[in-house]
Amino acid sequence: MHPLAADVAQHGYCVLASVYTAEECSAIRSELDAAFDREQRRGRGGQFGQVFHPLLDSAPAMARFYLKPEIIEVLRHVLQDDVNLAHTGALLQDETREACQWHSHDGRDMHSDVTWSPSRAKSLDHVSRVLCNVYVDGSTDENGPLVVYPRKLADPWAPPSQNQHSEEGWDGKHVVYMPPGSACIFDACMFHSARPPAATAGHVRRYIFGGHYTGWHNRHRHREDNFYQLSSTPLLAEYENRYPHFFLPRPVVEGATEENAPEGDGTRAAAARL
Ligand SMILES: O=C(O)CCC(=O)C(=O)O
Repeated sequence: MHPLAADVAQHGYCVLASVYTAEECSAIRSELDAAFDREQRRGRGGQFGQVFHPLLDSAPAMARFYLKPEIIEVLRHVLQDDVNLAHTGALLQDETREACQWHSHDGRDMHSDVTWSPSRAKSLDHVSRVLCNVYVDGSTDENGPLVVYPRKLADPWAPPSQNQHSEEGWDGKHVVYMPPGSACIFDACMFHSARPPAATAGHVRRYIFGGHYTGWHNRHRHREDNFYQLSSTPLLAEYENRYPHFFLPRPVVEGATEENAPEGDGTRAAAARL
């Protein structure tokens, strides 16, 4: 097994340290700042900072930063399939950001029915959906680190505590420190949070961009899939024309096949889709 895929199976997450160069990070910051200005956004505080969901609505030029071969390669091993990009997003934070509460992205919210179903365990032979967040400015005590509650593939889904707002009761958590330009790939079922920045004044910057990825053959819908948020098909077509290996989820067209779908660098063509 690929060692980073083994990390995901064992702990629910893995880190690709400094997979983006300083030059790339600088270009990414410029694109994100430009989107912030273009849309006249205000503030980089609150629990999540300034959020762009879906990011490619606001910053289509960010598409080119998603096709990082090293990341796609790990995703293929984790998902055991070619890769679908199902959701794109970004967070822009400064020193006014607050603690981010514990949450996961398994499609349900914490207080509804986060319960362990033994029958579900039988079908958990691989991770079905991951987030891959790129920590453009790293994850440090100064800018507020990512904190995760590690989980093995077959671990119970239930969190150790119902307290979303504190680390009390979350024994076994990992504080994930990363240098700038690092990517963290994690199981969408893994609970995670982030501490507030240690610095309360000055120039704290913490930009993240990333997405949700599923295996090509995984057609499970999810509340955060961009398909449900983007109403305009021409917009999706524009991404694909501009970036031929970049595909977003679509409904499967009846009668369509994947036979004529050329294989790319870990993604698959949209032939079987609208
Ligand atoms: O700020 C962070 O590191 C956590 C990001 C997060 O919660 C998310 O992407 O869902």
